[in-house]
Amino acid sequence: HPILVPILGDQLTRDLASIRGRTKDDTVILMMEVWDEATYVKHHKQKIALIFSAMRHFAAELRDAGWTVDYVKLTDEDNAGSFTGEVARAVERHDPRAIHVVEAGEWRVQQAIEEWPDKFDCEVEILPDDRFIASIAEFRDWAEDRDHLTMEHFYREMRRKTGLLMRDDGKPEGGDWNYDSENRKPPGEKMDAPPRPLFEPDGITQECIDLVGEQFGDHFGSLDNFGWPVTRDEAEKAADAFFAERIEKFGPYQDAMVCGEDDLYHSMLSTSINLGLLDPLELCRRAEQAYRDGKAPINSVEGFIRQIIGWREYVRGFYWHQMPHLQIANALNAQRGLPEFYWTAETEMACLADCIRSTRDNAHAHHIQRLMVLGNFALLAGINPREVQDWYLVVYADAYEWVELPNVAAMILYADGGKLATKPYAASGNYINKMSDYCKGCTYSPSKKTGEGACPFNPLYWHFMDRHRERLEKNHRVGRVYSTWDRMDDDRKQEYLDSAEAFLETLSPADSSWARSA
Ligand code: FAD
Ligand code: DLZ
Ligand code: SF4
Repeated sequence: HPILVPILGDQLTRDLASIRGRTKDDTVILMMEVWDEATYVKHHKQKIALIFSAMRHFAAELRDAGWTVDYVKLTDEDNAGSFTGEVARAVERHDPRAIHVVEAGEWRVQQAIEEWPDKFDCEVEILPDDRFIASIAEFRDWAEDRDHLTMEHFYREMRRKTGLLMRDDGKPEGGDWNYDSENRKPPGEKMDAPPRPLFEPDGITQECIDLVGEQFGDHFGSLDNFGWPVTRDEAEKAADAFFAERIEKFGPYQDAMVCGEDDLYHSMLSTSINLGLLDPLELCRRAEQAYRDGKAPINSVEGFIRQIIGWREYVRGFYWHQMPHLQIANALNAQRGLPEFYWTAETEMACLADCIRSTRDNAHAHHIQRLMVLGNFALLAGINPREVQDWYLVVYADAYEWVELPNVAAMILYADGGKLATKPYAASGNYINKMSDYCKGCTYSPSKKTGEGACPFNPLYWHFMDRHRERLEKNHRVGRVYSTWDRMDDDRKQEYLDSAEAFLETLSPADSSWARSA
């Protein structure tokens, strides 16, 4: 009677808590490609190919190291289609004395796992996922009794806990905790960021690409540019390239956007971190070393570390703290359908068209594109959070609900009513014009405020502010905006509102079958 160790698709780590300390001769590792996971939303084709390929490579790596791996492929004849169904079949096959599983990243899957003790006639042990720096319980303790879950406060605790960028006297390295104000350089004339390494699909990856083409041909996105790391070795190479070539300028240009330049100085490591191919803490230690070796400035290194031990850890804690109601939160009562162009990239708005093109071709867009272009539009236009959530979960190769949902519902849409963000990230065309070169190639003009040819973000911004006045004017970080609005005469205000209404009228809602099967 062995121990059965199910490993989920985003748990591809050799020293996962459920493998660590186990002996090879009395352990059966179970990995499952299941229809439910591949279709609970209609994920981007590259995302499914990436996960299946990484799973198959990981299974091979474990077998090479002497582990017994029971691997169920999607097209296996008797595939039950769900994690629980497949564990039930494996229990029949192996008659284990116990099941050891690491808690799932996502609520939906964790709910299913928590039913296993009643379903199966053996002991079931659910272990914490200790690949995160803060446990779910630790975040809960931190969050309890706080009115505001300010990321910065949590981040400082994580700095102290890990000792990253800390001096011996307990003060932050460089004197400041946060160099955010030095992460906002607009793009220069010539950026020439070195391209990230792309990994040529091997036989296993090609099989997965073919499988996805056959089984999920109607899903969003292109498979043509597939170049994601699918093994730990490849992911390490991708990290090496980032630390050798891009981290230096990562900080200053973190918020810059350049048309057609999809990666800039970003690490492009989120898919590997989320799958378990790279250890986030180890990456932070490498970044810190780059600073200590004088190879990267503090604003780059602190910025990178903040994204990982700050934001990434924070959103994961926030997710478990706020679920399940975060999924249905809609504090701003946004009801408009997602516009069709989110799936087709067919819009005259050059910024949105480029971000959606990158999303379709690479299953990726960088943070400020997700936040200030795609997210800002959804916020201002009042798109219903459920449709926006589905879209983000579908389209990005790094998307898992625990990280997607807080970013979408709370960060971009303010649907949680301001628990995560102190104010909505609303901006007019001016912001995008400052931080990108998009407007140069756009039909619209960012300096034109209303009427024909005006950048739609401009009237949409005021339409948003006006319709949410009651809630937002109480917020001292937003309140000043209303003094500007109140100084405008009524005709001017009406022009803004009419312009926004006229634009919103032109949006055609998307066919929902892009996101979920009927
Ligand atoms: P870099 O810019 O190099 O940043 C380094 C790392 O920091 C990332 O790899 C990631 O692990 C972490 N990170 C940075 N920002 C965040 C953040 N806001 N939340 C959590 N981790 C962060 N990231 C995901 O991994 N999956 C998602 O589904 C996801 N959805 C997002 C949705 C929206 C609306 C927004 C605004 C952001 C989202 N992010 C998501 C965060 C961020 O956009 C991506 O992590 C990043 O673009 C990945 O590219 P990179 O590895 O080059 O990141
Ligand atoms: C996203 C995904 C997909 C598309 N397919 C699978 C799969 O077939 N098998 C699997 O183990 N995991 C898959 N995943 C990732 C899971 O959805 C992810 O591990 C859980 O959501 C984490 O809770
Ligand atoms: Fe985007 Fe407006 Fe600039 Fe066009 S003018 S690229 S719509 S911000």
